[in-house]
Amino acid sequence: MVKAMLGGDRRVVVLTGAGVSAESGVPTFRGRDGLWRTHRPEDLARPDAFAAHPELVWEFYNWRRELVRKCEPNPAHLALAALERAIPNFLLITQNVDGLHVRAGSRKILEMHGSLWQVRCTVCSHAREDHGDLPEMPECPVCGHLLRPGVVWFGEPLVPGVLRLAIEAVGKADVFLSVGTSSLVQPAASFYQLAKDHGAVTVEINLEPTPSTGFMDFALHGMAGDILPELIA
Ligand code: BV8
Repeated sequence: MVKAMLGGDRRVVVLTGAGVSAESGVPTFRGRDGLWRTHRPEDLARPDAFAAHPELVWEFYNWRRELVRKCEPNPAHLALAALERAIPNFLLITQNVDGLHVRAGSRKILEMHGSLWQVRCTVCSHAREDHGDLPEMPECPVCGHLLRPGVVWFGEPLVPGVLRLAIEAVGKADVFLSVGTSSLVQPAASFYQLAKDHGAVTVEINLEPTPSTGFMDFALHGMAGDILPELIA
């Protein structure tokens, strides 16, 4: 049924979360593998944590960069890239910052929480893509001040233009898929409701129920790397 909806001139929007990268070996945020040392990611992915302990937060991000560098896109990422090529009116909105969707070939993508591979200055406007090994406390080459990861931390606003594009696309979707997200982090967690309010068919793909499962038209339980390739086959 869901498969039949992913075709023709339908406008398809897909929201992904950490569960899509789990099969690549990237720890999810809230799963059993989510801890880094004794810290929960959401306790470190915050501006106040960076202000108080910049070296610890950079150690956390450099650890993630190092780990993700060794990971490969999995069948879920590849299936979504293939879906983009098959559907003219398609948009992928990801909460993930690991860059695996782009490495899998996705191009119609909004990385709404930024990227591990972006760094920017805490003082001046310097910002760059950087896939290299960063020092423990990377400094801005322009003004010498401390750089920060180019991600959106908890308590920080999303980039206005990115959020507007996401809301516009979700509000026009005919089909909205929510894949591998615990549906806890706002504003992404409200997208399914926005899609539903505008008449979209809503589908959730997850290992287990989430707070939005009961509101979805379809809930497919299983591994994203198994289900997504089936949907596009
Ligand atoms: C905002 C980048 C407003 C960093 C991330 C107090 C003050 C201010 C804001 C708030 C506040 N209280 C609450 C908020 C809002 C807050 C929020 O939602 N908090 C939550 C925790 C309650 N949101 C924000 O702060 C956002 N900004 O609201 O701004 C504002 C406006 C003006 C001025 C100031 C503020 C910003 C949120 C962005 C945070 N940054 N990432 C980094 O990554 O280091 S979010 C982070 O969580 C990741 O991006 C992650 O993707 C995301 C969501 O988590 P999930 O992806 O869902 O991952 P999770 O581990 O939870 O779940 C994985 C799922 O996959 C599970 O369901 C599992 O079952 C499933 N799964 C696992 N394996 C598989 C699978 N499914 C299928 N197949 C598998 N194989």
